[in-house]
Amino acid sequence: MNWEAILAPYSQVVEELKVKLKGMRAQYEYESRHSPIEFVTARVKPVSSIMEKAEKKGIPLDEIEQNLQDIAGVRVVCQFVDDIYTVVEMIRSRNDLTIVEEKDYIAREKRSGYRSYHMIIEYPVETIRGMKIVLAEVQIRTLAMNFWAINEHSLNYKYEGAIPDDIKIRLQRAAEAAFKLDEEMSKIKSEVREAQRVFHRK
Ligand code: 0O2
Repeated sequence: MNWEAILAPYSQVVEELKVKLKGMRAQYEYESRHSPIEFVTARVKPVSSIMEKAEKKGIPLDEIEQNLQDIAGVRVVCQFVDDIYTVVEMIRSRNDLTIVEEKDYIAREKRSGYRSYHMIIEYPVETIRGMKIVLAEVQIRTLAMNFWAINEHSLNYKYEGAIPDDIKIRLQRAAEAAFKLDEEMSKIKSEVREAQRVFHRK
């Protein structure tokens, strides 16, 4: 398989989405308003991970593009939980993409403790052979959720997907602690925002 050629439109998509989402953040900054977007990262799934996931899910290699929804992945990280839903609304109202699925792992966290809001979108990208519709996954989460997910992801890598039970339990506790932090920060949000406004004026 010519992976370079297959993945080229996906690279194009992640770059375009990154520019557009970062543009949204910049618009808030121009208006000196609190941006619901703290930062944006994006990646194309490495070929080894694509193959691994396809095998795990029993997807034949020639059906990967229709069935693997996160070859193109964009992550939007927010300060507060309600910022996540503001970003969700902003994405829903865009007319340069189509939403195919939404998964709210905040209202219903995963067994691991993972929290995040996922949107699977169809995004049209212009190639030299015409327009191609590409699937992409947008993950929207708070800084605390991101901190947890990055650490859990590293542990999963370290233990090759078989994290020992005692560490799993600690991770679940850590996920709850991170969510408590989000809830507490939401409660004192107005004070935080006021402090940020004063800081910007200085
Ligand atoms: P990577 O390395 O981040 O690309 P599933 O069948 O549940 O395994 P599915 O159906 O593709 O996966 O969708 P899901 O679970 O909604 O979202 C998949 C992605 O969400 C994962 O991609 C992770 O990025 C993230 N994610 C989901 N669950 C967890 C979790 O428990 N911990 C962490 N750290 N991230 C999670 P990949 O391909 O698994 O990994």
